[in-house]
Amino acid sequence: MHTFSRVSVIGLGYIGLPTAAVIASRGVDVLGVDVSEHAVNTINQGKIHIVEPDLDMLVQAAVTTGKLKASLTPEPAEAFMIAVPTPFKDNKSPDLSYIRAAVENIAPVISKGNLIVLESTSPVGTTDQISAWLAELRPDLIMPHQDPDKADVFIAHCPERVLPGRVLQELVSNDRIIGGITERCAARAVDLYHLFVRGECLLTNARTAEMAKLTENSFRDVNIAFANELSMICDHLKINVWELIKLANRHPRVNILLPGPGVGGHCIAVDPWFIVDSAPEQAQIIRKAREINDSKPHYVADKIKQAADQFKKPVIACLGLAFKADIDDLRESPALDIAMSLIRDNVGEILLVEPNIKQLPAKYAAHADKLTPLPQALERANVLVVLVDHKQFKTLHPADVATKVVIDTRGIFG
Ligand code: SAJ
Repeated sequence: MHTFSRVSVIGLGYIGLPTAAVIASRGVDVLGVDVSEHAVNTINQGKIHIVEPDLDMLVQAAVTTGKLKASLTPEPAEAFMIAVPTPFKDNKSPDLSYIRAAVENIAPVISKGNLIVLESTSPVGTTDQISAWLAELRPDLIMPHQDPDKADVFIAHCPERVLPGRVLQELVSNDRIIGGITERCAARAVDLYHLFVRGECLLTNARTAEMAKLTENSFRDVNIAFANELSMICDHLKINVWELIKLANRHPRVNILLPGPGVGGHCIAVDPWFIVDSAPEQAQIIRKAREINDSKPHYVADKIKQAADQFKKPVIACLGLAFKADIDDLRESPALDIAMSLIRDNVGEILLVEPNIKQLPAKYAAHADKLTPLPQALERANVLVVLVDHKQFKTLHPADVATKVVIDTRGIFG
């Protein structure tokens, strides 16, 4: 088994920073590299620039003991883990520019015997592409696709699978899929993950590992689309979708997910498009599911507008802006999109309630200057829209809202 004493993590975001801190907590020297000066400075002060339970303590400990350092420039290490964003472009094709930039950045410092692991969720073929890029950038080294037995460098894909809000537990406890360009590459990567993973490491090739990650998130997207479609069918047929799902789920082989105002976050709403882009003819359900989930916020906004039409002076309380329950993350949030579209379309007076944040980010200032506390919103609104099932809202009793028109996109009132 190969041991690692110095590891570098490229990209210190929601995945890279927790991974770097966990590895550092195992006594390994870790250099985290990021393009953001703010991120690098914050981390070097032992603080964090993202929100994730318990991460602050872990980073502080790792920085104080000198095991974790952050830098704008890479340095030599035995293993490099790439955890940078893979967004999509306007035409929904994957944007690999951050991966390309990370590879260009580390190319000058890699050396014989190094392991490079791609953690970013990526379209099929990206790990092979990294090998090809490195072959170009470092013609002095043999890459695994050039000669599996004589390769100087090991390259593998190990997709991140952690759930925001539970990252530190899941980083350690989840099983990991490790796909090597060759079997030797996969075996070397397993040694790295054994430093901190208690779950099982399952070996495969790089393309299957890439597809596995995309499949996991597409599976969830398709199942949420099924629930969202059901909710629209039930509106049409005047059936309570929440009761319906509870009843249907009592069948031993049925497990329907929950409808909502749409699918948010930066993973499930993005990754299925990578499959569609790679196999446009074949990926039919996956594409349709994306379209259904993307259409749901418009459907909900229309429903709210119809409800508002009943009032001379509609006062609409939007409960929740985050992309899911009990987090403060507003990125790609359908709840926020719906609330902003109501404001933009002058549907009435809009009260925004989000107990997990103190104030709206500056870019929304033009639309709304402040958040409204829940009790005040309950007092003033004639239309109440539940957009996120935060714990603060789940304690509401139907009697609290009996005098209002309620649009409950998350089923907190059943
Ligand atoms: N949602 C529903 N109904 C449901 C479940 C979720 O509407 O029944 C919505 C949520 O409200 C949210 C969106 O879907 O808007 C996504 O939330 P999520 O909790 O399902 O997932 P994420 O995006 O926070 O994290 C996912 C996870 N993937 C899977 O569960 C298959 C996580 O394990 C991945 O690591 C992460 O994507 C990622 O980074 O790819």
